[in-house]
Amino acid sequence: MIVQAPSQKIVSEFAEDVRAGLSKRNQRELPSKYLYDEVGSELFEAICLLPEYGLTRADTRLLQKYAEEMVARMPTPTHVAELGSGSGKKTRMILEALAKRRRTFYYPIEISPAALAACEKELGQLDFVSLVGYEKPYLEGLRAVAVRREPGEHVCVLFLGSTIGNFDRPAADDFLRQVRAVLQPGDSLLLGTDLEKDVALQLPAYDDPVGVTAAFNLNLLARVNRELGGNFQLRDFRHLALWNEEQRRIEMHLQATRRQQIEIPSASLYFRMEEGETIWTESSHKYSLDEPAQMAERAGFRQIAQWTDQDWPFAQNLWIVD
Ligand code: AVJ
Repeated sequence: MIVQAPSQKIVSEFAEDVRAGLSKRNQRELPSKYLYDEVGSELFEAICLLPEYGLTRADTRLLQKYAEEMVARMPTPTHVAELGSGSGKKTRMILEALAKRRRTFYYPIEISPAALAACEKELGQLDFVSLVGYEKPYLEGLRAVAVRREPGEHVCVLFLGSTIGNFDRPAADDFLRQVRAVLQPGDSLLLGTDLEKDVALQLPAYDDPVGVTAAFNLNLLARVNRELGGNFQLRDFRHLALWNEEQRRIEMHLQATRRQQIEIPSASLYFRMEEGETIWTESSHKYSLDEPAQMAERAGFRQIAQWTDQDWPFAQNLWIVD
């Protein structure tokens, strides 16, 4: 496989984003994409195995059960681009179904080199599938894939696991419109969306009793310490997961359990955190059953099919460009 070289400015971009997010006056925040360094990617894989986190199993069940049907309904693509492939485990079913029909190019697009390496190990050896990984942000990667297409060939974009839920609703619309802008008639998008469910079921998925999700969240501060020379005392923070009813999302925060002075030299950042103050690290939006079709329309797609899981409300939504 070929991994396209990452751009050289990643470290300073991290420093800039940390600086911008932690300087916010009302609510400090850190972008959730930075949760996935090597440790974070492994912790996320462990989250996916937790009994409380039904999301990945529902996603996988749907792909296992309906991959053939999904593939049969899309104009057969030559190029498959996956936004945030992670380890690529779930994608195997789709690629196998496609490769039965024709030779397929598969492009995992990942900013995490660790996840990309795991993905190439998992899917690099499939028959009739050529893997070319892109260590790039989603839209940059997608644009790089699009220029590889020959006239008449179709592209299918996979955006699984409800990663779209990390965007707030207006940003999701905007992002999906930008994806659409890269695509052409006959192209498709398979979008995974976690659906609204009882809070008593939803909340423990982000606050498991073993503390894996807490470790996943806290690792972000550890990463700032490791890579930017920060002095966060991890023992003086606790993991918080809450349901925001108005925005219909889970929010993860890290809450300072006592007042402290934070220093992050490589981000030129020095500030004080008060006891009880939080850093907002992730949102996971949850959708109503008919929301994806409306999102499709707003972004310039048409939803042609939807598959849902009964055990853990989750939907796979197939969109095409007319
Ligand atoms: C990978 C973004 C879909 O929001 O459920 C899991 C990440 N965060 N537990 C999600 C996550 C805490 C996950 N996504």
